Amino acid sequence: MPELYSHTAYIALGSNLQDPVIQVKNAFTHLNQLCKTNLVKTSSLYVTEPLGYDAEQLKTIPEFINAVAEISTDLTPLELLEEILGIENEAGRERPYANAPRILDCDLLLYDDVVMSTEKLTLPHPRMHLRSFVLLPLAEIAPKLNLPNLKLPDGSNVVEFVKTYLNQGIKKL
Ligand code: PH2
Ligand code: MG
Ligand code: MG
Repeated sequence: MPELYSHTAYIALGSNLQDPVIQVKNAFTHLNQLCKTNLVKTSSLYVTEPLGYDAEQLKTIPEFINAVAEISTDLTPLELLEEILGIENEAGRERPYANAPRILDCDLLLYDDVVMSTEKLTLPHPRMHLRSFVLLPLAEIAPKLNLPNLKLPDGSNVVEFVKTYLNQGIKKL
């Protein structure tokens, strides 16, 4: 999986509906098929407990499959965002309410070391550093990565950071 293009981006994938393992694997394929983009690395797939739901909701929300992909691209951040939302739509994603179970969620985490905040897109992803289901797969494929907007006291990278969150239920498939 060679790097052919000028920019590096990381994308988090998640699914908890309609055969999540297949959905996430298909998303890897679709990322590789985007124009001016190729897939460089993929993490393992992880089985993760739903995060951010109350006790009542947790009775009905299925567990997730999560993973992270590294891509090389010549698309701009906003072009890439449009493309990955297209991949979600192609998979049949519906949005009945916030954090509803989903066939496929594709979140742009990082694009080089771009820091930006607009109505459409915030980089780095504003909640990525709080989520083991993002940090653990990311640390697997990019252990030395630094998050451009997070200055940790000891200069630690994503691998150091993820240790804080290992109590959030997550295991490799
Ligand atoms: N996505 C959310 C909210 N909670 N929990 C897990 N385990 N995995 C997810 O992908 C996830 C979540 C909102 O996008
Ligand atoms: Mg998400
Ligand atoms: Mg999303």
